Amino acid sequence: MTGDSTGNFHLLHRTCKLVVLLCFLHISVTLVFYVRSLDIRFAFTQNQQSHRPGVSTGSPGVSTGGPGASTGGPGNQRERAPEVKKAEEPEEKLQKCPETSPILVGPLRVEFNTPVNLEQIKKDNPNLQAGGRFRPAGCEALAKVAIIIPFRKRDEHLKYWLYYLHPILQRQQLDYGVYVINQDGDVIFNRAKLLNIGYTEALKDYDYDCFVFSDVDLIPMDDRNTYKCFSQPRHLSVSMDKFGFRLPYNQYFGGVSSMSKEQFLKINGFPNNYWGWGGEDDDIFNRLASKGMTISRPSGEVGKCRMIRHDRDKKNEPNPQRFDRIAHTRETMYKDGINSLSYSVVKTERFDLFTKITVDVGKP
Ligand SMILES: [Mn+2]
Repeated sequence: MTGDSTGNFHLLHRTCKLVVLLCFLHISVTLVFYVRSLDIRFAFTQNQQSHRPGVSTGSPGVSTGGPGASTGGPGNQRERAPEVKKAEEPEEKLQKCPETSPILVGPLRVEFNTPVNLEQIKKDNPNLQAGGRFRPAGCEALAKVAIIIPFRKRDEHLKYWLYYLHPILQRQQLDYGVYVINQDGDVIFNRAKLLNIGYTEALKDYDYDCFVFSDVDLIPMDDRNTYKCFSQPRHLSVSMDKFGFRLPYNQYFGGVSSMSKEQFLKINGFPNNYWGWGGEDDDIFNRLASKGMTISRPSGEVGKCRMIRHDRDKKNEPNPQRFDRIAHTRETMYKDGINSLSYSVVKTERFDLFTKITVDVGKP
């Protein structure tokens, strides 16, 4: 009897000891984790205060609200907290931005019914530098991109372009500049020559390694369609609403395209003698093809874009010589291109949202 109860007591005693030990262990582990979480939180707040990448705070509320909406428009970014002192810290070398920007939002709503104004666009994009320049604050951009827009009397279209593209390009974490190449006078329009001029002038500004050539009236409907260069020349406007969101033909290279400096020089740039509408994009395709290059494209879904509806411009009538010219690209491309380009700059203007270079392109 007594032996039994003593045995029981011992068992109870040991169990209690074990329980107390377990409790102690549990409390210690909890404590350790608690202290560590405090540490991490502290480090995190410190980190946030020291580098605040301007772009990564961009709110992804893009697909709501058209140009008129004051909130949720593409340009909106979360209000910036007052700048915290960061001067004393040594500048550390920025890491390369990730291959795919983590702040993209995907499909966008694009419409042209509500008017937009430059002042508002400027307010919506506080991180732009004069002349429509930008580079991401938190990382080193993968590409230095000059965006070249051939232009004449399309100010309304340009406003929409700036309104939609600046927020997109910033989310794509590109180091970019916007160059509007304005053909002076009323002589017939020469798109390809303006593109050559844009290439040349942009390089005087900065060491760009990639060039995006964009019509002023084309807006991408998905920010995953990155305006950068690829291992092959890139056609970016692959499914335009104008063509029922389809490629009009396989060799089509019009609208928006991109080329690295190397690719551009390999084909001697673009032709200078296509006056009027049409053909120059096919000539460019022929140049690429003759150099054994192929066209890289985003998927039809990512490559969706809208064109602002408009009547045909005056002084940009279809070029009747275009078919004959296209047929001879392979013979003409070495003497007609960036190596034979001549023009004069009439005026260079650095606006907040873009650099406008007015040029005299001569006449046919
Ligand atoms: Mn158009």
